[in-house]
Amino acid sequence: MTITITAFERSPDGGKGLARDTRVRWALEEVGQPYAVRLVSFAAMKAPDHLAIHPFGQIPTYEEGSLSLFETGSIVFHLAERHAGLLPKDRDARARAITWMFAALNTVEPPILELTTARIFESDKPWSEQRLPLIKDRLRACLDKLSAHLGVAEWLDGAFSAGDLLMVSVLLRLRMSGVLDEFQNLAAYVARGEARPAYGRAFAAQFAINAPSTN
Ligand code: GTB
Repeated sequence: MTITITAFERSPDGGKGLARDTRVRWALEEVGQPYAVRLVSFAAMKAPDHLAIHPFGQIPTYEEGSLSLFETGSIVFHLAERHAGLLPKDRDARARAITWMFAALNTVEPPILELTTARIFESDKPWSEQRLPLIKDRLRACLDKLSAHLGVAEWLDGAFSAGDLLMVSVLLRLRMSGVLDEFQNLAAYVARGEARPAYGRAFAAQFAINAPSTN
């Protein structure tokens, strides 16, 4: 059954891999599933055809036969359940890996998104300069705990899992802010994720679409 995902027709990040289709592509590459991509414009995302598969009018989506999914957490979980490579077989280790998927999306991603929103959309507001340090401190408090848990380990809980895939994907967005480099073990953890051949293929595929043209 052909798998089709959706992605930005042209990502605003110009191919840096920050849009969320990259994590779905990465999961597909990790489990060795070929996929097709339907590129959508911002207008098409809000049109009825797309809203039928993504009620919030966003990317990415995932279609496979009669199944259509949205939300990257759900898509990565679906792939991890159906194919080997992203979740351990041991029941307890599997439950812990799933816990890390939730931790990435529910605990670590929100303060990172808060910082992104402040930097991109609120920098012209008169209160921005006062708010930014508060946001950064809340983020650092969260990363401190993640960093303490990871310590010198390679991955969050034994072998690489869907929990690591989502955690690395979430942390990646921090690089430009400089905050990631304050936590050496987290920066090295992200670099380990990016060094995986499956990530490399996912990154290259989105880059081929989004890289600024040299013409
Ligand atoms: N919770 C959903 C999920 O995990 O799937 C969130 C999906 C989402 O935020 N999708 C964004 C989207 O469709 C793209 S990824 N936005 C269009 C809209 O809402 O109208 C977010 C994103 C966008 C751009 C960059 N960038 O350019 O750097 C990075 C991340």
